[in-house]
Amino acid sequence: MRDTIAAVATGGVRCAVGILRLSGPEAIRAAGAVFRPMGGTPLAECEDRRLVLGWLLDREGRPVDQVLATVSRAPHSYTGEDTAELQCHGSPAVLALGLESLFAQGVRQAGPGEFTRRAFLKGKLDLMQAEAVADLIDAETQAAARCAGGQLAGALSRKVGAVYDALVDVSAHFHAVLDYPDEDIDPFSARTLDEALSGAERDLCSLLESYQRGKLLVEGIPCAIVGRPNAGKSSLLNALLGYERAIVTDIPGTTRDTVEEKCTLGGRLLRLIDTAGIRETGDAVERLGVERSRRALEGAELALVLLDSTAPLGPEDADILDLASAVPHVIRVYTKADLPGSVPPPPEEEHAVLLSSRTGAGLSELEAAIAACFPAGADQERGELLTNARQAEAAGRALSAVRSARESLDMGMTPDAVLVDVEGAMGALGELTGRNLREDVTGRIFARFCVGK
Ligand SMILES: Nc1nc2c(ncn2[C@@H]2O[C@H](COP(=O)(O)OP(=O)(O)OP(=O)(O)O)[C@@H](O)[C@H]2O)c(=O)[nH]1
Ligand SMILES: [Mg+2]
Repeated sequence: MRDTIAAVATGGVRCAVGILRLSGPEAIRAAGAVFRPMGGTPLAECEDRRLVLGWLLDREGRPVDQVLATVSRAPHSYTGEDTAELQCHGSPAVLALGLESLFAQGVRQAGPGEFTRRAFLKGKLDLMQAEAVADLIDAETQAAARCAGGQLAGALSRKVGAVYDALVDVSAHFHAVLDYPDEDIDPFSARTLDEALSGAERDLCSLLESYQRGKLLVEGIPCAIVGRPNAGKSSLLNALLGYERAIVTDIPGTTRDTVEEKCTLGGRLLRLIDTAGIRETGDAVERLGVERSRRALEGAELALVLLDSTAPLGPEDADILDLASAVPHVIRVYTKADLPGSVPPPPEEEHAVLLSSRTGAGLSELEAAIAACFPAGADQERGELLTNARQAEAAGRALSAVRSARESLDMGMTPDAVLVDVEGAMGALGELTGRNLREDVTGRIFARFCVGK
């Protein structure tokens, strides 16, 4: 039997309520030993999921806090094991006393993600749902939280499951053919098989494509702020962040290195990268900075090209616009709208915004322009996106195996050759859901979780 684990589930900060959580065969006994119910009924005799008021006891048996306790017995709990929770006042000191008291009962400290790992091992959730738990906790925008919520509810698992089921049918057919080698595949079923495989290919392709958006949703959209020196790049970064992150002066060439900060704008998580103004320069340090600006553009999904609205566009601006044209989304941002000499962008110019970092005028237009570049699809709302590299890698392998099965089928290869590929694809999908994944690999996945989850 596995041991019993305990942890503070609410982090180490002072807050209204703090929760001690236990899971394992000794969870209810250990929680009962550190809890004195005010009603008299011992915790071990309480109903599942009923809140009981009582006192949390320190290891000497002295009451330290008035708390609510609840138990859930296996298998009807988050982990599928016996579990208990003590809702205390959220003082880190109180929680530490409670945890010590539990350790004195032979319970041990839980590692990161150990509760969810147990839930996964007991089959309460598959691996993508378990990852969604971590994504929900880490979600930095409401959109990311919604997507993770959908994944937790099984939206992604159902999509993957449908492809898997289709492949099971194909594999069953080929097994039958191998068992009865004298009967050829008739042309009718050959067509059905090809349809099943091309359906799987299509679904896997669209799933794999979804990772591009899923990645931006979870990790943030890399957004390079570029422009010639003094265009107002660092001022815009500061205005968007709401604090003076980067140095701003009227000396051209102030920013030498790239400055990166996360920020939520128009409901999208952005990784803003303020860059050195791009120009030909003899200054060695500045030249290195300009090189970094170019690299920031190469990795960007969105470029904000800053153009000073009080000055005519020069050849430097044209060069920068040209450099930025390789970035998937480009917005021209005309700066310093508050100055008397400011000229608005020509009306025919698309994706242009006039703003002032000094007064904040135009910032909401920029927000709207960014949101328009990255519309939230229905699959994102439902949580049908792949959102991490592990998932994309496994889906990619499944896709190549399905393609190779189709080619073998087209070329009239022997059934066992097709079967190897079909089963390869099933294996990769099994890794996606965690159905067949090695222990050390799952260990790495859960290591990114918080303690207590
Ligand atoms: N009036 C006004 N001045 C601005 C605005 N934005 C920037 N400036 C001024 O323009 C000058 C340059 O601003 P920065 O934000 O440092 O420009 P930058 O593009 O980061 O410049 P480098 O780092 O040198 O490439 C500073 O004097 C700012 O105060 C604005 O919206 N209104
Ligand atoms: Mg700057």
